[in-house]
Amino acid sequence: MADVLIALGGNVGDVRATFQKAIPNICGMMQAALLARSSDYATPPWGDEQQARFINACIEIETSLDPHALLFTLHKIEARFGRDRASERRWGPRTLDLDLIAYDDVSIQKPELTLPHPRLFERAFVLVPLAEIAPDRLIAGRSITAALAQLPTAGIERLPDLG
Ligand code: PH2
Ligand code: MG
Ligand code: MG
Repeated sequence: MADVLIALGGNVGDVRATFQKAIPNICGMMQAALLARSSDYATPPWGDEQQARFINACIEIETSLDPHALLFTLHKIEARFGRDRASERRWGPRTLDLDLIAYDDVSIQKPELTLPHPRLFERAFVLVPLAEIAPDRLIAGRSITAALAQLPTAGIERLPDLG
């Protein structure tokens, strides 16, 4: 079994409702156990600032699928929740983005998949929710907490649990 971290994001539609439906979908499609789920966070848009704020969260799952099978499945679930990769711009608005952040300590450099996620350490919107569920986890030799301490977190707001 592999221990896998997945980041969720979106800024189109009712993103928190999308997450609530997508998470059981991910676990079902991946024959995975949900080990942890962070709170949802409202986060300033990164990369392309001319768009609505995002909602972000992270989950930790345990699965026996390999990384490429996981990636394929994540893309299928994104499409199921209205994601249309053909019509979007880089770092632009989207209903649901599911990113593989880490798969055990596996390192992969392929055009379609880089593990750990190549921009993880630039993104407070991923590290803040990750720090909630896996503060001591080492990724590429760095702890999540230490990596987060290097980044500004202004504007990131933890949202109260949905009732
Ligand atoms: N995702 C993007 C681009 N910018 N900004 C925030 N705050 N959160 C995201 O999930 C995000 C983003 C493209 O995937
Ligand atoms: Mg993505
Ligand atoms: Mg992304």
